[in-house]
Amino acid sequence: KEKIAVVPGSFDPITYGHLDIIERACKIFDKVYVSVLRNSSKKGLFSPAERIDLISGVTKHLDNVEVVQFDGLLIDYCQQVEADAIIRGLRAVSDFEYEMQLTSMNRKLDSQIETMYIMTNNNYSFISSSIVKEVAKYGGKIEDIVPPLIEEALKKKFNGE
Ligand code: COD
Repeated sequence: KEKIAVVPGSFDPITYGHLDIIERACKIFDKVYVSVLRNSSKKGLFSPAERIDLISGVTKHLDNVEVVQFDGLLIDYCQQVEADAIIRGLRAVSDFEYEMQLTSMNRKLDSQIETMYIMTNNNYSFISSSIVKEVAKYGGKIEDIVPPLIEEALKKKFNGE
């Protein structure tokens, strides 16, 4: 059976940090579902449909990626697509507490699906979607933290084009 991974997240918007994790996952798994949470309590800058378009645009070079959205519990969705693993990225110690909660709860809900962590490239460990949005909002330089397509989309959002 082919090995399937789910890379879940908000991706509001996708950054080079996310992309690094996705690319690494693609080398290990046969199929990678990049899965955007739709019914998030956090109100996003980009709509789920926009996020999916942007992720698709910057993962074109990866043959085994499929970009999808999901609702409800991550674990239910993973069962639906018969995922073998959930892949998450780790940046710094500060991510650990939240990730431990998430993983423990998911494991309680389904003990068969493993959560695995990939450490990001050091160059990307300081990047988060919220920091990117803040810097973009005030016109700061973001070319090293997001792909050109995302930079354009952010400029459009904040200039109201
Ligand atoms: N370098 C490396 N990794 C990074 C970087 C970076 N610079 N930036 C982000 N990442 C990683 C994150 O650590 C994460 O693994 C992934 O990329 C996605 O990040 P975000 O911020 O876009 O996504 P989150 O953390 O908001 O996603 C949360 C989920 C959607 C996974 C979670 O809320 C969820 O599963 N919700 C569904 C409801 C559910 O099942 N709840 C119960 C779970 S216990």
